[in-house]
Amino acid sequence: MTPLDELARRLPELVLRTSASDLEHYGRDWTRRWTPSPLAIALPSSSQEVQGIVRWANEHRVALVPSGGRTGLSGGAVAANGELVVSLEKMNRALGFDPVDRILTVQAGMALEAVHAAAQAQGLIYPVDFAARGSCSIGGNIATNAGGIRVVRYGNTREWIAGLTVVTGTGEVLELNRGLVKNSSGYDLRQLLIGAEGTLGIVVEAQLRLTDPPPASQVMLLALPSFEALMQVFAQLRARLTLSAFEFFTDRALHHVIAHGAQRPFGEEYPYYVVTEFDGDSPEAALAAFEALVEAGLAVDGAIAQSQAQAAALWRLREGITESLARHLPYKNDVSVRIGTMPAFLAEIQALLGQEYPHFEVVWFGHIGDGNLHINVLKPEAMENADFVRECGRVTALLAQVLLRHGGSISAEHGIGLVKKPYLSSTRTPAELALMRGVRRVFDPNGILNPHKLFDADGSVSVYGETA
Ligand code: 2HG
Ligand code: ZN
Repeated sequence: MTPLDELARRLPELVLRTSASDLEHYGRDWTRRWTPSPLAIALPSSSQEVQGIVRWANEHRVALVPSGGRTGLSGGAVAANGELVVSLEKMNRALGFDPVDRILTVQAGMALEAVHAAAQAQGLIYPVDFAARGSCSIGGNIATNAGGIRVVRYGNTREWIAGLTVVTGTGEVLELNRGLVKNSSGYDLRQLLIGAEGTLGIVVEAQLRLTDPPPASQVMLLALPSFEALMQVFAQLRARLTLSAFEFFTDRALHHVIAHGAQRPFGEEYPYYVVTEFDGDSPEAALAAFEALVEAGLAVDGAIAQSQAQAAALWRLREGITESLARHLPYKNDVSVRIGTMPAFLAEIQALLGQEYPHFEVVWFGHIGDGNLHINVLKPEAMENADFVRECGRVTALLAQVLLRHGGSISAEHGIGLVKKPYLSSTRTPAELALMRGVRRVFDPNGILNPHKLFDADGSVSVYGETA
């Protein structure tokens, strides 16, 4: 009997799939660097089944890859090495709402958009939001501590997780924090699990804290004359308005979203753009803020949405970027520094990338109000992907040195996965890495949970993480 037959015998209700199309579909995420090659796909329907899978995996030493919507950009959900993919797709229900605590309990496979809808049905919001909302799952959001477009006001995923139910690498079920507001009783294991990229446990349920919806919001698009104006515009708008988003992109990014079907916002072209949203401010206050920017020479054009449809059209210019670039197989950088450090950091990396990437098209965008930049390098059509990735990797190592000098991070919100594994040690110290390896061994002594992702348990950087 093969280990897979044994799993099917033990958990007769468990859905297992092994068709070539399923192996391909569930074996990859939004990175396209690895050839999917999982052993099989398991689609559990309950925490008990997840527990059964983990116990079986320990006995047979089969690696597991926890899997949500697979919209990740770092290869964290890639299964290219004979792993069993554990898709939480069937565990996608809301389990209950507590109006006193304002906590929504959901299964980990629920899509972020469905979480938003469930919150709205209670007259509240779950404020973490980003473009992949329709396909990403809340479990995946938790695994990467997802950020997105509202962090400037609401923070990252970890701020909104009141409790977690997880199955650890040994098959233990833990109910962490149980929705408590105050809990000063030792290590907060819930927070340790958030952002662990499925290496410490499989999240099966989450208690999400909801909050009041904001007062009516407005969306404004600004055109800026220079990169240097960017942080000044942010500072001025933050001082005058209640910002809930402040997102920037360049003319190159605009070019690609328009080519992908978005509407051109202005008759003229400008080098830099900002989409910003603010809550509860009067139209007069917004206009005055815009005029002050123009007077100071910090903005050269602008538009304020007058309807929901216009607001959506402005947002599309920013939210459509990733999709519009996908066909160019971009190499993605997702870096962060403290907001105050941003101007010096920007100046330095602009010079660096201008020098190192003279032949590549580089598209800059991101959550500038959080100190988080996305730098996408597009693959020239004629170039082999492996050569392209190698060349980009060389520059990432240089970028990592600049990040280290500025106290930044090699991954702001996408996670390390496989893609950024060779660079993790550039912004985490040897002492930190040793502690992380130790923690991982405690939660997963047999190394079955997402092995080779984030870092290798033995401290090496294995080939699996780096082959193109
Ligand atoms: C975004 O902010 C996402 O749109 C994706 O984090 C960023 O594609 C990227 O590099
Ligand atoms: Zn982002």
